[in-house]
Amino acid sequence: MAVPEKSYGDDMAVIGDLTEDSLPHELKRRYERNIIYTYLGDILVAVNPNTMLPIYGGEVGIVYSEAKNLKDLSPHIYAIAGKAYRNLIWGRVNQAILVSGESGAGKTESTKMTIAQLARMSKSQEPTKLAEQIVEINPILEAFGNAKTTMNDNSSRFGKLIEVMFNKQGKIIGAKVTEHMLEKSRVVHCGNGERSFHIFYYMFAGLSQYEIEHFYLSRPEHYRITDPRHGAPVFTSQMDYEANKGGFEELKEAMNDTGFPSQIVNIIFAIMAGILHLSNIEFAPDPELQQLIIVNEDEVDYGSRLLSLQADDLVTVLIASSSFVRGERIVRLKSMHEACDGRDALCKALYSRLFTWIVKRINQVIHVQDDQDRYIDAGIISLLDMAGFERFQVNSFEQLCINSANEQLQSFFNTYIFSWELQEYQAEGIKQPKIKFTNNNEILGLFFDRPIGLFAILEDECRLQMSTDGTFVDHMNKEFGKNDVYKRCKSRDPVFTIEHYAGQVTYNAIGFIEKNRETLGTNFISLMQNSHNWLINELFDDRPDSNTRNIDKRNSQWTVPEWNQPNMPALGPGETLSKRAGKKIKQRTNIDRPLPAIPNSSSTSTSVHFRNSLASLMENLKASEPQFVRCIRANAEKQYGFFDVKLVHNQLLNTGVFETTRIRKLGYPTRMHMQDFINRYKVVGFPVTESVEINPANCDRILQKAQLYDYQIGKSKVFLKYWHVDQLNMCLEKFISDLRLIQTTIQMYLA
Ligand code: AOV
Ligand code: MG
Repeated sequence: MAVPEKSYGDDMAVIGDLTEDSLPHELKRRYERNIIYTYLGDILVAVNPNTMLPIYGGEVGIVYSEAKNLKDLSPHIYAIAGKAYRNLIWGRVNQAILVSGESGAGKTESTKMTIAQLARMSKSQEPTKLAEQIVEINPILEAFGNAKTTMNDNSSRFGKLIEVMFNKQGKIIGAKVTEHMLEKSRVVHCGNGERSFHIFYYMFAGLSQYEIEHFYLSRPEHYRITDPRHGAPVFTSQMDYEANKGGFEELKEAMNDTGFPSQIVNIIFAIMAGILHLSNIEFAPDPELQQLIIVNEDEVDYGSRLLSLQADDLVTVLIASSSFVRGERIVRLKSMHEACDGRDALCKALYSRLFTWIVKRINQVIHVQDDQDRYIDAGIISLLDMAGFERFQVNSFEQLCINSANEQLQSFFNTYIFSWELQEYQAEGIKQPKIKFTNNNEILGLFFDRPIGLFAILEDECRLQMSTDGTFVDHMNKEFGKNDVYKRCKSRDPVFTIEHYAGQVTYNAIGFIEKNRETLGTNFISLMQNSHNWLINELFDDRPDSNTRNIDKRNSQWTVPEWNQPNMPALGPGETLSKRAGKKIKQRTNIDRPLPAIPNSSSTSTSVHFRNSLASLMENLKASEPQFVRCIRANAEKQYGFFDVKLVHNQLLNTGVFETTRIRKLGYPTRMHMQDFINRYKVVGFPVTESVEINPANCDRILQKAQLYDYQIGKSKVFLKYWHVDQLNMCLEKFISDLRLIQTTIQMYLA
């Protein structure tokens, strides 16, 4: 392990003759020497090396955490963690670290490294179990929330905001994870060459033979969720198999360290196995009975045992729906299409509700441990890691949501870096640098405007009985015909193209209406509420306090209710799963069996959840001082050592990096109120004992003493270039070390 050496180009913003063409080449030159981090002023650019470089870990972490001035060291993600930490503890301003970039660019890895470094800095105050637990939650989130895509083998299929809380002394006192927009459709469907969520593969690689049989499982190829199409093996090689096995062990260890009792871990795996069986259920029409029958009843049997349901009830809700109209129970048989949709909706709901539940449980363990007073005192560093911009061969509803969320984040970046800065110059009456920038307001309007934005149109279409994916696209073609960022497509399929900040994407709207309607029927919800498994009851209990009943908040201890398993006899002596599966099971099609139907809740569509979730995320970010990390993919092949200049150029261009460099050079990214400025830096320009009046002349004197130029002083604030702060801090450091020297000399003299 070694701290990378400082080198030419560490900060591109100070290089005089930097152009759009030369920046990617400079980054390439650095990348070829394994220097992946570069500053653009106070923004960190991180180029994904696709290999583990020896620039991380405890020793390097300590050097960065103990550095007097972070700018004395080469650029690093640890320096961003350090800067946020120092701004929080010394400046008492909440921080947000915003990591952005395309899929596979390295956002999640950067976030993990930042958290590890924050935990390291916090531990130097006093080691805590909590700091370790916060690092440990990641394998759990990734096992259930990440999957292999064509762009990234470990792609985040949800967005997460991690808020880490510190006390005044800089010790971590708690944390909170908020998950956003899990791509739940991946449970039952994913694109060619992709996989479902890691957890399913981990289980097949990591469960013992006994456990596999206990969950009535067979080979992964047998299940619709894990079956790779075209008969390819589930694990591409022995190494791949071992990696999944390792992932499973790591998950179990992390769950143990985070305080998940083994009984609960077992129930979670049983639910996962239950989902595998449920997703396999197939239907066939029975002309005699004029209703659907189940083709593979063994899957119904296994699924219902694992989920502690009455198998007959499960069959009933799969093939029919019942409701009460004016006190009378109406039963309606489902079509094949409706039955398949219902089955998939149930799998998705179980999975996504369990994911949310796991995150809530994690939060109960890592929440602020002490009383409220300390919470009020606490400062927060938030870390945002969302799914990055995606462009596949076929782009669907999931890509639309992910890419529009990235537009929103890009807009936040633009607003923060460009608009607010210019507004403030004007308000403070200082000379404005000439800055032009492109914003993405038009595209945000296209997505989010009401009543005629894309999501509003989709929600309107979803409310209409007769609408189809085709009518949705027709509706958009009519509304957006003259929009510069929307393009109609000539095709028999319902497709449309959007000109995103990061490039053009053509979306295929097949399935949009279906995906956007929350299709889990009330019969399914009541079925789950009647399960004998308390955890499943809890997942489908939407009362506000429903998820906190089984945990003692004071000591974060779990109380685990008995898992009632009436339907799960162990295998008998000599009995194997295959033998049992071979038994003919009588078809159950008793739709007369009464099921409690709960009243129709006001169902909201996926896009409404999505928009609300995004809005609350942005509100959260606006309340903090942001630190930006821009992750860049060096090549599309996920290879080490190859730097594709064109690909990098596009990413820099599309994310406004060139404009950022310009404004960072011309503008004043640090703005401090005169009072704060004088309080902090007064010793740089005045004798310690002198009381200093708050006025522009005194600010000027301090800055002159620090030998700075090119700053501006407005009506109430001092405007500084980012390197001014470094210089002022250095003067402050020198003052403090001189003071220490004097103290030591006096003590020696007195002794
Ligand atoms: P992402 O978070 O930006 O994509 P990841 O952080 O998952 O991308 O990075 C993708 C892969 O690149 C990782 O699995 C690592 O193999 C490698 N990688 C990234 N950063 C580093 C690094 N600093 N050092 C070594 N390897 C790295 V997505 O979640 O798909 O938007 O949805
Ligand atoms: Mg990620």
